[in-house]
Amino acid sequence: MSVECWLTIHRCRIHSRHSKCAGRLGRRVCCEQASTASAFDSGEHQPLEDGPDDVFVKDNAGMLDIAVHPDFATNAWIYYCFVAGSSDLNTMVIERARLAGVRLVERERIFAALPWFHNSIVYGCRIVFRDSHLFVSTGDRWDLRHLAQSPGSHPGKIMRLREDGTAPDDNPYAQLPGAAAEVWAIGTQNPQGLAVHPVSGDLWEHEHGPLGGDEINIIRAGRNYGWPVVTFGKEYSGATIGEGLTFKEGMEQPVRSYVPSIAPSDMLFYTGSAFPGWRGNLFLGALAKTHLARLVIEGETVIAEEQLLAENGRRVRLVEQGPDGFIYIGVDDGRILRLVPTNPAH
Ligand SMILES: [Ca+2]
Repeated sequence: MSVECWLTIHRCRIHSRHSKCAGRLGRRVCCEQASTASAFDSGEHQPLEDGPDDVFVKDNAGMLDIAVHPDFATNAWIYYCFVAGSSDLNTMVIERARLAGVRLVERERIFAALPWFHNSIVYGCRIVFRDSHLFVSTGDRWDLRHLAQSPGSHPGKIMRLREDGTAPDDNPYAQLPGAAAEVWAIGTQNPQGLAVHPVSGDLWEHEHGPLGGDEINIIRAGRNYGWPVVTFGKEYSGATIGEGLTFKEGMEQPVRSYVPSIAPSDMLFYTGSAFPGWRGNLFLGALAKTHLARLVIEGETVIAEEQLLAENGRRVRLVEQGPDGFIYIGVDDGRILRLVPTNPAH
């Protein structure tokens, strides 16, 4: 495997907390922390026009994710989430728009997480499509962690939305009085990876823990993923969290947990042909150790893990499979790197 610099996003901040790209049918779109989305083909970078003008940029806040609709070729929809508002009150919102050249048209805001809050950290926010629905992760905003166990609000959840942002009637809490009908699963901390398993169709997630306790989970309807009652992490002070439980009846155990943290940033199940030996592997970007983690999965178990690009020295913010089957990663200095096999018969 060798690494090429495929694109430099000049406006990407050196320490951009989140930048994310999505690819579909030769068209890739990218979001940067400080701006609206960008589109690029063949290494050309073009800022998109007519995006939202109320993106709040500070600490973790900014543009957080972008996703291309599975039927983009016929409907041109792209979806993206970002933090709207100000340092007084802000929250994660989702918009969709049709991509017309480099313009966003028919732009509409389809969801805003409640409650609005005044800090600028831990928004989660990844978007994936499955079965004509949108799955979205939300962080616990750190100071609102007590809400992660309640289906009555959005922090610390996985949500399932219709493509227009409304809540499906068959969501697990849709009929529960006082619950937020969008909620699909509860008890997550800061999920920055969501991916659909290419064979089982299961929704896999990863989330940051606090000090230690990053997790990989398989997300199922109505399940409770434990945070902040159950965790393998500690407070940044070293203090235990809650009662210091690592198991509780009725709460899901992670597929894998990391102590110390790797600070996972993005998630990809590789299905391409460029690296046949890696097909079905799960890739995680890592911020803490600046590597790309390659996990070999058997059923619902991680049976091996390798650290790629450990010498990279840059935080890996995004991992994406291109239409060409190569793996693209985004790193903190604004470059998008392309991994190509050194030996095509890899
Ligand atoms: Ca958990």
